[in-house]
Amino acid sequence: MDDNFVVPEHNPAYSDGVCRSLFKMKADVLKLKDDIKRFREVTVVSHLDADGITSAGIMNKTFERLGIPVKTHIVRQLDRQRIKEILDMSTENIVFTDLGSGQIGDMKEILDCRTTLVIDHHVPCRDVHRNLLLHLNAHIYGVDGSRDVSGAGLAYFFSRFMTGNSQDLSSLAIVGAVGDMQTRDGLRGLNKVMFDEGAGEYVGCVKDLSYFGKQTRPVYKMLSFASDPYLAGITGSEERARRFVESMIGSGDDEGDRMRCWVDLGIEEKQEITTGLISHLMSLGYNARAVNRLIADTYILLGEAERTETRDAMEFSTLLNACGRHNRWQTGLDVVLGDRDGALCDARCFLQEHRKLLAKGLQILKDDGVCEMDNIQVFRTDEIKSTIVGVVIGMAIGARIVDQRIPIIAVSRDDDPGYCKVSARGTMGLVYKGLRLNKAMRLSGKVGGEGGGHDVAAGAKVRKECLDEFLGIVDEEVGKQMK
Ligand SMILES: [Mn+2]
Repeated sequence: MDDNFVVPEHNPAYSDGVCRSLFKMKADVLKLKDDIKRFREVTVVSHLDADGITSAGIMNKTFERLGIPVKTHIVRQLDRQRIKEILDMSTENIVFTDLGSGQIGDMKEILDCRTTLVIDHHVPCRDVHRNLLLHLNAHIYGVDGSRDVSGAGLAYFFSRFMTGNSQDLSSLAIVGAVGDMQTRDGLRGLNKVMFDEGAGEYVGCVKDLSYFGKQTRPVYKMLSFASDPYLAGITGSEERARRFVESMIGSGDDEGDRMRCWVDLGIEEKQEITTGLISHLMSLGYNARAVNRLIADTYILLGEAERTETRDAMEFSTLLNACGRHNRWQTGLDVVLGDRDGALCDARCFLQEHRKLLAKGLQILKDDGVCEMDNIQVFRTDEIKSTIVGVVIGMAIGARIVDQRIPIIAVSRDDDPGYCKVSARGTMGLVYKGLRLNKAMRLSGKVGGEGGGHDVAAGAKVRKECLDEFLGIVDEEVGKQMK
């Protein structure tokens, strides 16, 4: 057999569970390999976030390597209208990535007339259909899809099994995992396997400052945006951040020196600043856990140029999310597929635009304030778009603009008239105390809505007239979780 991906049922480097899951996945994909190779054309449908866009990129490359033409379509969610659109535009074969597992039943119209693969890590429904050729879902194979593999990771393994190589795509898969916040406490499960496969050649892991912008922001700017851990006296003030940096490594004597990014610093300069930050946090009375969050495993794409967004997995995923939020997924996909000129330039513009919108959103939040309930604080707004309000409240709680001791819930307008969008954000500190916002948002089902997400960041959609009842349910649930 022409594949070099040997997954033994036992590999001492990984748990038996991980080996068994991969072994089974591989067997299931290989059984279909010849059928899939005979596809004349394929439509990839994926999700509009960093994990979804990298998943689509991995599938594009995979089918290209198999000599099969690909069309791509990226959607925010798979609702009725989207399903109709997909049916109209799609080819005989469709691959869904990073979505679809929960909607097999809703997709009946598509499945009735298209041969379909679903590759997803969200909680699946168990529906089957004769045209559902492959349902490669993490949970079905006994893998924790919220933590141990993302859509991009599953797309990566599919690619490995189908092409026999494709290890180069592990770097993109890591960008997807970072985008879905699966890497913050180190890599586990299939995420670890896929990292190991590309480690040293395509992707690297460095223990480094956990802050955003090490490749592209001047050091003082990076620190002035620090949110987790929050740097009291530094976060929020470029002037104080600059003075702090100067007190650690001296003032640069020209403008060029001031513009140096973290990656431009020498190892000793980095150590000076890191030590300074640790003392700063300790002097503020932070506990060891908070101080530890200053340093994290960070992921580097070794094939990318330094000082660019695509070099750092966190910056890369943020860039893709910015494209997604402007509904300019094609630009994001072009960057994923290797365009480092026009598309990267455009993506940077979206990121800048995105930052401006966030700054404006934060100002609105500061002006309007929040309403406190017993265990949550609620921010109602019609001015901020529902696509970015989650990020705004996430920044607000991280930067202590609002109370950090209880999660924040935002209510904004949904595209669907009659509905509102509910976004929820906490902090890692609250998650350690038991907060599970995804569970709280899923309770929207009790009032006929739908919701889910991650423990620290989740969302829901409910009918307007059910909103107050739902907020009451969330307030009570969060109270129980953090008792
Ligand atoms: Mn995902």
